[in-house]
Formats: sequence, structure tokens, C-alpha cells
Amino acid sequence: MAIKVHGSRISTCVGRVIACLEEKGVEYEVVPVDYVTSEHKQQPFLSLNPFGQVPAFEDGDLTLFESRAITRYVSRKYKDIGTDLLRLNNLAESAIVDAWMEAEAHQFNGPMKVLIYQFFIRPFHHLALEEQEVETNSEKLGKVLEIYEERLSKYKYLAGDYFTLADLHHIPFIFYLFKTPKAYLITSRPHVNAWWNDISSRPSSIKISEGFDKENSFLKGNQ
Ligand code: GS8
Repeated sequence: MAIKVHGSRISTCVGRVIACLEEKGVEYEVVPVDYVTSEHKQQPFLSLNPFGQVPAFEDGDLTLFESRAITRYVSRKYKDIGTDLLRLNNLAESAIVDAWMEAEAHQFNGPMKVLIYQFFIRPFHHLALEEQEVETNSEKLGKVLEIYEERLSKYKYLAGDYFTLADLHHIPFIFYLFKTPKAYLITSRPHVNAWWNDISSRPSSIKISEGFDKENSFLKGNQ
């Protein structure tokens, strides 16, 4: 039975899971969730993700939620096929992948999430941009990206000279950031920008970016 990813392809968290499955070359099916009827806030969806959010994931009898837990599971299960995303054969290398995955989740994700909310979700609900929130979180994100700039001046990718889940986890949000006036946070930093050009041109990234652009009412609201 093929793996099932429940959620919309326009969702960044769903994109994270799809990019990982594409890197592994594993077959999967995307099961659309109807946001209009709040399908994700009701049963049977809640039995897949009790928090009523996408993605939810099924692999046979296993059900999972939380995009980063799903990508780790997929990377471990298919350790020996496709891109080596966790460097599990080397304890030190895998620990460094973990550290940069944590940095994404605990340093990068916070301010990034606020910017996405401000530039896409608020306009979609006809709410005005909160300038102060945008400025505070752009500054926070800039500080995180300064650390990335230093790291990427020494290594091609965040965990070393190889592409891993630590890089992949950033991809969906940066695609959205590029559709805002804050793209310069990436483009003004030469090493971060070169890293982005590299990781965003991978076939797995191109695949998810097509999903973000198709039938995306959040983007329409913002253009
Ligand atoms: C976040 C899930 C989430 O925010 C993860 O899976 O990584 N930490 C979790 N999902 C959003 C869509 S992300 O584009 C979602 O489901 N939003 C709708 C809602 O909360 O009702």
C-alpha cells in the first residue's frame, strides 16, 4: 500500500514531507484535505492528527503527524535509497545534521512563520499588515541568517558539504519568502543566496514549488 500524505500541496509543512519522499524516490499519494469545510478539524482526520493540522501521514498501519518527524521516519526507513538525508552511517555527521535541523525548527521557523502569516494569511482574511511585527521578525530572521551566512562560507550545505534534511526543512518557507518584499533577506547574503540557488533547483524542490503555485488562493490574495 502506497504511503499517503494528507493535506494540500500549497501547505509548507506538506511540501516538506513531499520533498523528502521525492529525494528518496518513494511512491506516495497526496490525499487532499478540504479546508473550506474544515475537514481537518473533524473526524476521521483528527484520528490521524489530533491537532487538526496538515500534514497527516499513513504508511500501512503507522500514522504520523508533525512534518519533521515524518521526514525523519522516511529518511530512516529508506536509509539506503535515494539521497542520504541523515548521514546515519557516521555518528558525528548525523549529530551535526540534528543540530542544524533543530536550528531550523527553533531559530529560523519562528520569525519565518510570523512573516508568512503577515504576508499571506492576513491578506487572505482581509486583515492589514502589522508593520511592527514584520519589522521585528525580519530583524530576528536576519540575525539567524547571519549565522547561516558564516556557516555557509565554510561549507556548501548547513550540515557539511552534503545536502541533508537540515537544508530540506528550510525549502518550503523560503519559496514563500521569495513572493514577499523580504526576499532580500536571502539575496543580500552571498553564501545564503548561493545555497538557496542550489537547494531550490533540486528536482524535489521544483516539484513542491509547482504545488505551491497551483490553485493557491493565499498567493492570489497577496498579488
Ligand atoms: C505544523 C503543522 C501546521 O502548522 C508540522 O507538521 O510541522 N509543526 C507542524 N500546519 C498548518 C499548515 S502548514 O502550511 C495547518 O494545518 N494549518 C491549518 C490550521 O491550523 O487550521
